Amino acid sequence: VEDSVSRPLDALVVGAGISGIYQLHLLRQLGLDAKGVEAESDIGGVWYSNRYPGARVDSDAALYQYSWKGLWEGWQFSERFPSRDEILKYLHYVDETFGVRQHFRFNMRVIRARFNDAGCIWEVTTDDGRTIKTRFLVMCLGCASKPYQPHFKGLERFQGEWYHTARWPKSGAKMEGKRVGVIGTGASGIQVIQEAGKVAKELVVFQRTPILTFPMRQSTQAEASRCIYPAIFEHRKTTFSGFDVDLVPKPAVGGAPARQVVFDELWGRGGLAFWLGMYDDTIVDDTANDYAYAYWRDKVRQRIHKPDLVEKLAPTVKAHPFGTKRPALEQNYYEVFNQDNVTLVDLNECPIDEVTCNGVLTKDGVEHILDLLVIATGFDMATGGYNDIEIVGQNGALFRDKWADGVKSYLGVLASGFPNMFMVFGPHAPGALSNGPTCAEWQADCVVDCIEYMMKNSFVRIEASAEAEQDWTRRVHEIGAMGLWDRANSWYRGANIPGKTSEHLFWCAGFPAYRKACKEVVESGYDGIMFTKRL
Ligand code: NA7
Repeated sequence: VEDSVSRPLDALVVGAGISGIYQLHLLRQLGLDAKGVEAESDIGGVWYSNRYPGARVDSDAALYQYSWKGLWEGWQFSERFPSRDEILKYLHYVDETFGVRQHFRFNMRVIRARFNDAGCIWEVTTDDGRTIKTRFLVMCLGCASKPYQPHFKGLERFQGEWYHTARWPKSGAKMEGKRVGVIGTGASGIQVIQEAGKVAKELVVFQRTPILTFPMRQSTQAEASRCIYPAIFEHRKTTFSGFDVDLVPKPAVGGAPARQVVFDELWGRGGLAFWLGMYDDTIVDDTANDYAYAYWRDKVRQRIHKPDLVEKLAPTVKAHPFGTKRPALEQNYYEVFNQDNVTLVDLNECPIDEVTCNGVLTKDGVEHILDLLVIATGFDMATGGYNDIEIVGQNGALFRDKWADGVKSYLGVLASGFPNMFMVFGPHAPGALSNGPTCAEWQADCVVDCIEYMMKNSFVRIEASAEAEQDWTRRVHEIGAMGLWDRANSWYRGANIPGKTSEHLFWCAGFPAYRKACKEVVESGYDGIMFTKRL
């Protein structure tokens, strides 16, 4: 990185998470002078920064890893759904095997990237004042690199400790014997809640929307299961969500009595199967959606022992269509609420007034006294990381201006007016609507194939045409509008951030359709993409 002040790199990868590690290794395998920069002090991306108690992946271990040959043979996760710590160990094992980490520089946050049109070079400025020149800029920022923390009046006065889940202190924060409050019941919040339930003296959960959960059915991993990994890696490329289950290709409506058998089987499997292995009309048809919701509601209700919490945790009528907000896996979530020392505050009935020096004061005048306040309010998904960087393209155009009224991209990988910049695991692709490694591998492979194609043809510059970008953006929105997604204020649509454009941030037509679209572009000789030859 240092040398590149005078001599440009071939490629700079921004971000050392799941996609950045994979991408950088591929670029170097291609023989490019490629380096990486990462704002945090080590590899891991979201797994490095999300170190709150209970952090764990919702994908099966066999799916949540790279499919590279020479890698999976030597690694065994100990649990079906690995913990954050074990995922980091895995990524360090990847580094020991392939030596990727040495090509990253850490504690370097990219604050600006400017495309120098005359030189066809990106000039990238980091927060320590360095300028790195590179021919290609590959953004592997992840979807959840920018935490979202609402303004809570009085938070600065709070005498206890408080942390956003994505900014948990490296030294840890003890919950044992403490009065713990958790704001937010998304995937992160419910993981913390389950850990706090075991050790806290008192636990107060501030809930705005009840989360839809599925039983994790955690288990230890059998060594023998590894022999089927190659088949799993192939299979995951063919399923709607990049997981090992696929949608049932028939309607749930009219499907009784078999429906009950299918529901029981999916529920018994555990993991995200009850969502990703559902009937294929579940996300488009309200009646089908109601079937899935009712099954879920009735299963969950059996475990809630406090009568006043039944309606709050699993309402009779769905708060939003089943599966249109990110569900999450749980192991003992509902049992936590059965404990005498656990309170649920429904923020719809009783909003937070302010944070006091002692805790959280709600509108009913109750001051919830706390030692530790956990803010589990999520992320400015998919676009937050991009908007934080001053990306300047052709003719001084600002990327954040381009996206101000909505994301515009071609295949979620290229953006018109921003030549030689690639995006991996960003918006307009299956991204966070799919299994992370499946999508990251595919997109990173596409980027490397494209750069190889350019090298063979002596192309030095690549850019999406404005028409191709418009067309892709329209497709993303049209496909999204076919489902019930618009009835949920979810981060899939940017609706969790006040003021953010509400739109379909991800490709909702499934991973195989995305792959097909990418392949068609390549096979047509890169339709919609303009290349420029070396002068
Ligand atoms: P999420 O899924 O965005 O969850 C955030 C939670 O915080 C959710 O329950 C929100 O309620 C709640 N929230 C947000 N703003 C507020 C305010 N102002 N007051 C009270 N409660 C609020 O983030 P996670 O970190 O849990 O998960 C992110 C993803 O990372 C996860 O799905 C995995 O893919 C990995 P709401 O539902 O908006 O009413």
